[in-house]
Amino acid sequence: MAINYYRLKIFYFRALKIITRQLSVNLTGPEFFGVQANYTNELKFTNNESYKSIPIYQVLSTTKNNSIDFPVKLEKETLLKMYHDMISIATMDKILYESQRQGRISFYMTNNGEEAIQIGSAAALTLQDIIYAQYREAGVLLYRGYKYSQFLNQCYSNYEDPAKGRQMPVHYGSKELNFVTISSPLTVQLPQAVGAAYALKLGKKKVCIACYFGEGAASEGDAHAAFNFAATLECPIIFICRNNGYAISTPTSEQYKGDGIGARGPAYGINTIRVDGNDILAMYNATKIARDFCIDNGKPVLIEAMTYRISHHSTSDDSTAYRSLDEIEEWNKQSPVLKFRKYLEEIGIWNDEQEVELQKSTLKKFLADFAEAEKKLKPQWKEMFTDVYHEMPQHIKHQMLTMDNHLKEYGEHYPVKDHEYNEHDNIINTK
Ligand SMILES: Cc1ncc(C[n+]2csc(CCOP(=O)(O)OP(=O)(O)O)c2C)c(N)n1
Repeated sequence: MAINYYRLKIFYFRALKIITRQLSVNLTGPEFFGVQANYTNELKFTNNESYKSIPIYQVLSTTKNNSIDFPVKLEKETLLKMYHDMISIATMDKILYESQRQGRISFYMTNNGEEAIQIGSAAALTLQDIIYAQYREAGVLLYRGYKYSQFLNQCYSNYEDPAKGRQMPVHYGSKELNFVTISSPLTVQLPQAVGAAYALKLGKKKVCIACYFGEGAASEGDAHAAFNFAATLECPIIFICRNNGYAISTPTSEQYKGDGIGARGPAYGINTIRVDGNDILAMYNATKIARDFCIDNGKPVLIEAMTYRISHHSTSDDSTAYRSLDEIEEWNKQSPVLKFRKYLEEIGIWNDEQEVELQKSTLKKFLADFAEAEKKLKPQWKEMFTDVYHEMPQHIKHQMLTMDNHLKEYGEHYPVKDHEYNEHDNIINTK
């Protein structure tokens, strides 16, 4: 009779398991599932006093000269691209914020103070990595190659906006750049990102997901579900939390009581690092090592990037109602852009003349694209009803017809001439 070695092996291991379990019962008692902990006779809570706060990883020193013994290996061209993109974001923010104030666009959100998180992390990722962002990550998209004109077309909701004006300004998205379109409801991107990371894992792809969110968004249930799924399903995802001190008017002191968002990582079994989010090179290094870890081990990483939201939450907010001008000014002096500029000067690849020239040329180029985007027509109004269903359902058809009749009667009260008009539609301007 042939011996079935496979069955024999299974039998051997099962027997070994039973014996070991019995031995451990006799020696120390049964082990609880899911924790690795010792018994103690000490009756006390584990609390914040015995807990040691996660340190903040930093590269750029504000006190000593950074040109010596520097732990970052980046080409001069990359360093300069990083700086140029920081200036571009700051320029774009200034102009689009003002244009909302002048009623030229409906809404805007700035990135002021968070340029290092965005550009530093983006520089450490590849274009094949997929981005799930919140709304304050325009620098990530810019670094990946999104053009000024594309930002502007979206904010102006003109006919070249891929979403045809159905989204609020700053809800960018780009299939080509693997940047998933922003959703307005907070935190929905987290479970979606974990699902996408799981798909990457099943497809054995050597890329990862980078998912950005604020510390306010981390209070939503979706964040906890996402952390737990990512950890238990072992998904290649980098969670990048921008902890900027405020969720609109809610300061972090009212948002959570533990050691920031970082402390939650180990609780879910996720490798975690806390970084100075105002230090672009620290962000670069942390994201790079996180990416390698994610892809090599097929596991998630959490980066908590500490920063400060220098501007108002959005154009709908006046932050001086809940924080002092002194506080804002203090952080402005620590701006990540100034910090990085100081470093570039210290290593001798940047000076005042280059700075003036860059500021001038960026502004000129941006204003030229701004004028173009402003001139473009808005999408044809019918776009409101299309692109959702493959075949338009009856009730939507009915709404479109009602709108059509309404415009035929009252069209002169609407800015229809600012919208694209397709002659074949023969709906507007037919009176
Ligand atoms: C589910 C949901 N609740 C509330 C809001 C309203 N809201 C928009 S942004 C925001 C604050 C988010 O703060 P945070 O995540 O810290 O990001 P930050 O704006 O500071 O970058 C809130 C409460 C929303 N968009 N979605």
